[in-house]
Amino acid sequence: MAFPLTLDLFCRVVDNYGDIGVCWRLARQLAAEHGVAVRLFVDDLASFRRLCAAVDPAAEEQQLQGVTVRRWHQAMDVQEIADAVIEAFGCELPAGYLAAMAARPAAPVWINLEYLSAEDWVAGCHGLPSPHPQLPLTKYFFFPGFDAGTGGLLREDGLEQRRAAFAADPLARADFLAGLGVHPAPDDCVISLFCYPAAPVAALLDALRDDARPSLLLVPEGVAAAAISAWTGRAPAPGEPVRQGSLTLQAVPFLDQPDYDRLLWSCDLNFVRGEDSMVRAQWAQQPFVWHIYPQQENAHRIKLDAFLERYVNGLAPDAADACRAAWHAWNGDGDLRASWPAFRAVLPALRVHMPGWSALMNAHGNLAGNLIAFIKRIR
Ligand code: TRH
Repeated sequence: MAFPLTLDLFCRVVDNYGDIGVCWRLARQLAAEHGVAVRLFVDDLASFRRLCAAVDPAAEEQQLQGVTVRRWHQAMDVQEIADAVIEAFGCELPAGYLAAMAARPAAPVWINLEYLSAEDWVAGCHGLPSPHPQLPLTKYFFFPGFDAGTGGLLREDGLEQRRAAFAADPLARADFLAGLGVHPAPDDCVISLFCYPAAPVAALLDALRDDARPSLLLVPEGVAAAAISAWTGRAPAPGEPVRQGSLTLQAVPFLDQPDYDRLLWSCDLNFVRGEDSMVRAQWAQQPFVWHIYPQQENAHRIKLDAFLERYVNGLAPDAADACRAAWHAWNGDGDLRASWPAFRAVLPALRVHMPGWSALMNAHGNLAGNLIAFIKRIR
């Protein structure tokens, strides 16, 4: 295939920010690092704008950081079909576009980008073809993942250098936090919070309030708002910290993706959720707690444990147990307040564990590079 490759990436925002968070990150990386001419079709530009302030929610087409962003709607007219087409998270391509793909002299490489899971079956399904029942097209399933044989994780060039430079420069952290109106005391355990509404936030706030050591909990606007209002008696607002016992709670703005990375780098512990923030927490190399996207019949518990067992491998038994108990409790299985002291005590061990874990995850190549290699192989 002649390069530059053209690639169309379709993203339907089901709920939350993960769909567009992953697609936007992937689109930028394909354009910047692989010279791909990317068109990103998004059905909800307002959600997109929360992650990237430059997005014009009314524009049919706009250029953003090397990517052509198109508004995806019923009446959309697409003239040319790209060399490669990615349907993110089974979002189903428009019928007209699919027919045009089939009519193209050389069929495009058609990929369904799947959700991230650490389950063992993923490597066996990664890359499998699925012929279309009527059209002369084959769709391939591309799975991100945590081991060799999967598509790996999204990680852009230079990320580790930027993180390491930030970590090596105490002024960079202080300046960044000060820009958010945050001024931690030297002893504060600085914690970021991003979770779904079902998380036992009140139990966490109780635990931090009663902890012997001080904590500064930073909460992006809109996150856990109901639980925090109920606990503090008022809605959290930036610039108005709430103090109770050992806890200082402070709202911060919802950040764009690069600044959200800086927030993760700046914290001693990060509560993250879903898919993309969970991956970024691993590159941040700070201890983290994952709130997994809830699924029917508790299917997410299997996914949580599949990841957790990989992650605690190599930790001392007490650290592994404390981690399991806190993560389970945070995901609705156990008492977070009871498990907090042991978890807090093993944070130094988790901090030591993170660089090795991050390097291990990076050893499988990054998702964008693996995707390009896969596309070349199919062609
Ligand atoms: O928003 P999410 O809950 O997305 C979820 C998951 O992807 C889930 O697997 C999927 O099924 C569901 O969407 C539809 O969590 P996630 O994946 O962490 O995405 C959040 C994005 O928001 C991520 O790119 C980080 C970004 N973010 C910021 O840019 N700034 C912020 O201040 C915060 C809190 C997040």
